[in-house]
Amino acid sequence: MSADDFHDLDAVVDTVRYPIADLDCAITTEIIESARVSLASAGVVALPGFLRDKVIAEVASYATAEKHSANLQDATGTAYLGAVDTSYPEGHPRRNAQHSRTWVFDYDLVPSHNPVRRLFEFDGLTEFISAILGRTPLFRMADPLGALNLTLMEDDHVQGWHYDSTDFVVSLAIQSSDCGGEFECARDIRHAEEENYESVARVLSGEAGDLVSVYPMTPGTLMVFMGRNSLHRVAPVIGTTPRIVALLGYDTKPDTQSSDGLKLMRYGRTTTRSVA
Ligand SMILES: O=C(O)CCC(=O)C(=O)O
Ligand SMILES: [Fe+2]
Repeated sequence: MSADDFHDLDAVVDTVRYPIADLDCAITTEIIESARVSLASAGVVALPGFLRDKVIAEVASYATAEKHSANLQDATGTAYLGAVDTSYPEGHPRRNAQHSRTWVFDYDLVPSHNPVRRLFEFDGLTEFISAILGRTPLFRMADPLGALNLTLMEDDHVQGWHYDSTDFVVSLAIQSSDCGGEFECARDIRHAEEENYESVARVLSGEAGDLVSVYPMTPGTLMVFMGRNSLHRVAPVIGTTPRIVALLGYDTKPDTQSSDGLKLMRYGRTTTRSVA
């Protein structure tokens, strides 16, 4: 979708505060500059008030009403997105099982007129994210299930500690829970050559408050976080108001798909409903 097609961008994004369709204007240049500083210093960028209130309400009411058409992901696995490996000693992160339980709407389940989907398919947003990350070109994931997700987390739902299989993820906060549901992140705890298992074990056992930053979620915020090497989780949700988030997937390579195993675990299927 090009800028010309997105005739009502102002109704979806607060374009006075975030004029994302004009990358060269002074306000956007300044936003991109400070986002880069924040990414470099904290590994996370948060842009509060990005979405219009009406959009937040529309997406929240859709997710709440259609919850039962989503997949209830209820899975246990390690932070490395695999099964427990008993060849490692007791207490090792590769033996530590993390539980995730959440309703997941895959891309196929988000209607084409949904404002979050229209925003994801708007090339101007991809270009804005690309400018923040300093990565060009940038592509939306090609995964027909995983490129865009809406998640809804109820009382006692959780996303266990894990690393993502992509370098970064963009989230749009739609609704916060009464309590819990914070995004917790141990930034850059591992590197390509160093898994740093000792610190990871401390985070997994809850003994590494010094390494973990906690980000409460505020509806309307766009967040970019570097999840491949930053161990992160969503803390257990408490209370009757569900936590709702949209997750937008990108890659620096075209045609990126997640594995069939990951699709099965998260969506309960590997193909879209129209094909299945
Ligand atoms: O819901 C969030 O804020 C992030 C979830 C997450 O880490 C993921 O889906 O990989
Ligand atoms: Fe993640």
